[in-house]
Amino acid sequence: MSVLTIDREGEIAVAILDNPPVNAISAEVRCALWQAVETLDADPGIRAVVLVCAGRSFIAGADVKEFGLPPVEPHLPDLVARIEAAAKPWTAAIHGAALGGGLEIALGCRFRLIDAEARVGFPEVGLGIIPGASGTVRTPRLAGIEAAVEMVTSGKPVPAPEALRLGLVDAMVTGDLRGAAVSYAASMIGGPLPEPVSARPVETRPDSYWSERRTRLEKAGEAAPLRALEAVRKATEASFDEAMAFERATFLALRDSPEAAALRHVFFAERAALRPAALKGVAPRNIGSVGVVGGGTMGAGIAAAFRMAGMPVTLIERDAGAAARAHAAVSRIFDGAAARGKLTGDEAKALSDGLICTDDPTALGDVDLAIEAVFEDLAVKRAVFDDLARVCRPDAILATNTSYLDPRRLAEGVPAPERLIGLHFFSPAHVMKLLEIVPLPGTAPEVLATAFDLARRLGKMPVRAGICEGFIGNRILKRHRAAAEDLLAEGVPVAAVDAAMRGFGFRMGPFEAQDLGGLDIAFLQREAARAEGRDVPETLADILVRAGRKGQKTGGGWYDYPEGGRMPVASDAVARLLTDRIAGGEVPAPDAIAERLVGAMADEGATILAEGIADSAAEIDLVEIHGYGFPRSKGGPMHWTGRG
Ligand code: T1G
Repeated sequence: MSVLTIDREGEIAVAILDNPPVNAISAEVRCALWQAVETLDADPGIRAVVLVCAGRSFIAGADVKEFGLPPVEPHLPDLVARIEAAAKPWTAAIHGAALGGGLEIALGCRFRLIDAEARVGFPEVGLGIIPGASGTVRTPRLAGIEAAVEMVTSGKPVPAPEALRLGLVDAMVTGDLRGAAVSYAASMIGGPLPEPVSARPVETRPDSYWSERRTRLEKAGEAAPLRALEAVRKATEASFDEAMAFERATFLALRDSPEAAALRHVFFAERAALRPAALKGVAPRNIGSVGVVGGGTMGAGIAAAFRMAGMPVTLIERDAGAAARAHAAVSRIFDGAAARGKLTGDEAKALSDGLICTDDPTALGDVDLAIEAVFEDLAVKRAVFDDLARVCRPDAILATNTSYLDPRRLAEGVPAPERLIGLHFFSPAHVMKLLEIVPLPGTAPEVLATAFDLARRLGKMPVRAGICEGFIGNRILKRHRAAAEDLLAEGVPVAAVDAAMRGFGFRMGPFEAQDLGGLDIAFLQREAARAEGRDVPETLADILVRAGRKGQKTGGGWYDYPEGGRMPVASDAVARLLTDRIAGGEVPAPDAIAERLVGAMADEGATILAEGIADSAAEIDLVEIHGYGFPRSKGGPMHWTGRG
């Protein structure tokens, strides 16, 4: 079946594009649209054309799957120009989203109508590229320079009312979009047509305007937004054709860059992660209410995340005072979001009002899911699980947020093991996107499917992890830190390691990050393992903790923090403490340092994969990107080292 069919409504042709799931522009779509312009131009019975799309969306952009392949004619910029030059005017009827090349096709049409719930945008920078079929050249002509710059450099979509205000579309429709578009097109027949967008004038801006924007974008350190800005500037200073040539050349050069390849890898990895093939056809349960046990940083963050996803939450603390403090802690999260303009005051209040904090565990008697987020200690967590088994419905899903303990030991003897699962959130849980989902041997597939569904509802990135100490992320973190300590032992200064990793794209280096989070957490774990008789060699971090250096909170860790500040200063005390363990060696170049540490992460990733703890290299990359600040534009440790 063809991707394009034509219906006739009197003198109007309705071209219906149907290329599931999101009408991405493949070579076949380009050919079919080109052919339709030709056929309809030649048809004397037709005076106008409406372009509608089947399925959940208008055209979501160029087909990202074709990016690695040689370009095939007709090229998209030529197709957009052909639609614009059609003898019969085309009207785009946009529902869902018109993104990237999809919006460019709409810009080639003479008229654009939009469903009130739809959005339009240029997400290309998120793929390491810029629009490649006139987005940077036509948009400033239609919606002005400011809107064009914002859209192409941020990648953020614009909702329908805003698109109307900016002049990107001619009318907004609620209800029957196709009917409205046909009437609109019919009403324009015989009247004067607006100028094609390419022929419209464009404003200019002084040098200072562009340099100011450039400075702002340079801070983020990514190539594509800067190049997108240059392309818009070109569109305002050169002829339409010159600007088109500049945009195309920039687009093609970026498309073949390692950054774009990495971002494409992440694009597909993220989409695959949300719908694991192993769970195809398994229906999730509906979770209508949630219980959280423990109101510390983790529990409060988890409660906030569920409230923000619209679910009622009951949080259990050990006494009334702790319950009140937990309520205040979660409310502070909402108030903070309101202060930053992310929520209105009323929304923050409603979120806070929908949270019950109590010391009475029987309040969890009817929740669909209960998550324990108490102190990381086997006996403590076991006791909570026993309580949950007693008070919750026998079919309620019981989850542990443990980061290191074996969930099988936590759940031993708990009745109905098919409902037990690990849900490992990352701190702060209402912000961090990663969710490691850890099935136990007896976990039912529908419980696993429910966990993935919950992740989607929470806006999280779910990754299945098998059972081992630290699951995927913390196990790699351990190896990463050990490799970083090895560098110190070879004589590389702490600050040089951190600087190299920042240079690679992490927001923080491994030592700064430990100082921020506290060195004592991992230390206590190692001590617990030693107490169990396991052979855990003394780390350099252990030496610091034993000397009272637990990080920023104690005024010093790997660095000193004079006067309780946050500015790290190289520490003589650390040098003295570690002097016996450090050899004097040559300091490698920053790139070599990063290569070693990322290499260590990937080595551990390969072992994890071989053991079946992770299902794919791409999922390991997602863990690092969404849980540990690995730079997205490098694709994750497995991709970057060519292992995934
Ligand atoms: N190409 C190929 N496949 C795509 C795709 C695309 N552009 N967009 C989505 N898919 C697949 C996706 O992999 C998934 O597949 C399925 O569609 C549903 O996606 C020249 C350079 C439209 C808002 O970046 O933002 O145009 O997993 O789970 O939540 O200037 O998809 O089912 O096998 O995300 O309903 C610019 C990206 C391209 C659009 C729908 N366009 N897509 O969200 O579904 S560059 C984009 C989205 C470009 C021109 C250039 C979303 C969506 P599978 P989904 P959704």
